[in-house]
Amino acid sequence: MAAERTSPPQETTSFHGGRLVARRLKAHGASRLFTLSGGHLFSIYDGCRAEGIEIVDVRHEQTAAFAAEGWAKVTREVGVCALTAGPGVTNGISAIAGAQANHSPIVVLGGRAPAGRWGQGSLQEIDHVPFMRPLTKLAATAGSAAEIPELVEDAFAAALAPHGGPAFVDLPMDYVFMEAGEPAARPEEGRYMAKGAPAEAIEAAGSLLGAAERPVIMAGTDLYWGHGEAALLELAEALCIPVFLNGLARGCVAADHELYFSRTRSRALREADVALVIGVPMDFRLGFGGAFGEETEIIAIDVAEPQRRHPREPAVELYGSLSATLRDLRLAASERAERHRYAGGPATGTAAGKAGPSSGWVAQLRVAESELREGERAELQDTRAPLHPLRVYAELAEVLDRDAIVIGDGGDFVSYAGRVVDSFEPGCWLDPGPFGCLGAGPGYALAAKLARPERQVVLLLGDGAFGFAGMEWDTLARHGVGVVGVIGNNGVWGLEKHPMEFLYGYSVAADLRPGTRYDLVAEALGCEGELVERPSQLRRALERALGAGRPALVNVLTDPSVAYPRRSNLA
Ligand SMILES: Cc1ncc(C[n+]2csc(CCOP(=O)(O)OP(=O)(O)O)c2C)c(N)n1
Ligand SMILES: [Mg+2]
Repeated sequence: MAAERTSPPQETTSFHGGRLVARRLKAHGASRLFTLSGGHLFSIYDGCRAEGIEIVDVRHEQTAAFAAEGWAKVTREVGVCALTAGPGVTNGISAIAGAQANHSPIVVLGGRAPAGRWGQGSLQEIDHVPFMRPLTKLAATAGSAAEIPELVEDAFAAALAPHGGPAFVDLPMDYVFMEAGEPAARPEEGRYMAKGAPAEAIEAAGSLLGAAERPVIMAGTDLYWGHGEAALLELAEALCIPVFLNGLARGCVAADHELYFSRTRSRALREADVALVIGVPMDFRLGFGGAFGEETEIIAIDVAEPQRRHPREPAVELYGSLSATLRDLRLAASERAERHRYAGGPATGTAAGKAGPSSGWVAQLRVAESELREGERAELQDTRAPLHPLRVYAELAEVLDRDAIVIGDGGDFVSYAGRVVDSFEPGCWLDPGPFGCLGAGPGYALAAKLARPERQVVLLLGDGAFGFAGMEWDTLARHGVGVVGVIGNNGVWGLEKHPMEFLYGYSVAADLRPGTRYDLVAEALGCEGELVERPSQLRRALERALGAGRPALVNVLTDPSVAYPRRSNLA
């Protein structure tokens, strides 16, 4: 929501409206503007040029908005895009809706037909605000050039306030060309929710957790946005709690940490006596709360109150700064566990928690986890041609750096990656999130590599997904952004084809052309291309692509008969 304006702004120097926009972006540390050209935006470009903000132009507005979100996801700062009036803004909508579901802080600047002729039928005239409002935390139109700086400030504040999300500022063309004074800088508003959850709630949660014998942590995207990873790890280690991660929380505990688990998630959540559900809604990914056992006591923790009612009643709810809340909870639960021990309960409370009541539980899960991983071995080593998707990931794991950023954009091919690709640092796994929009990958990858040029950025694509934003390989080539794409080319919309065949015994609208040479498409657009038809060709192709120093697309032909085992893809 718009922040209160306390005192009238003091005017100093004057600039044109586009420059006023750019100066606010710069003040917030934005170094890139993702966009696709339109006359409504020219003066914003002129302002960015003058302020040293790099303009990164793409081939479809959805990619500009996805790139803004990708920037936010990798840097935990606000990503910014500018979409031209009318179709530019409407083209960005799916990406903006995705950012809303992911709590990604982005500022979307919209060009707008001139206010002076509003309602007379100007080119690309449409009122964006009514359809942007439900997708954003703030959607407003500048009423004059002079209003621009305050509005852009409000947009940054809204995007960052927890839960984060998109904010939209509509900029009428006549106003961005007019001059106006720039108000004095606003006083720092301070960090949001610096305080942890209230003491009574912490006490209640500490009592539950301190007495737990089979605790689990299930943490998601807001853990990352709330910078909670260090406090989470301390809590998990102090009390010996197994950790499961989804969404952007992946990597917040390294995949090779002794308390990190993934394959045993359904069992652990079902059998847990106390579950800390941190920064993740109990949505379809957690069976609307049904993933936990009927007896499991849930402690819900987040940066702010949930936007939807919890589908099942938590025993305790803790909302506030994650680092403070998780620290306070650790102290309260450790104290409770100590008291429990002196009162004759099972031994607990060592610094590393190793001898605590949960250590047996953790050991059992580790055995099960190792067995499940062992069970994947045959598929990881599968020798078939076209390839099994898991063979692709087995080979990829050997050439990926520990801090590589891996991005998933596709169906089954990406589901397999989600299962077996390990993340070791925060912000190293990006996928579209619960809104699930195909075509997000190239925008995410473009932004990720621009933000972290020294790292490997690998984009995993379904062949269907490729089609949504395939022209962005031109963007990557033009801007010299060395993303490496790996397509699992099975010639089908696999995640739809297999379930439809299962349900109906046939499928429609589920086939693509087999063996399409997407590698040649990439080459034609100025990138490196590699075709992989057999497992023996894969390793060298990946190495060449990663060493190319420019964008490269590895087109791996994969087996269309391999269906990712899933219970449902609709709920
Ligand atoms: C924009 C959009 N349209 C449609 C879907 C529905 N959908 C989800 S996965 C999928 C199939 C993806 O096929 P592909 O990228 O080839 O991956 P595969 O499942 O074959 O590995 C489709 C159509 C979606 N999630 N997003
Ligand atoms: Mg496919």
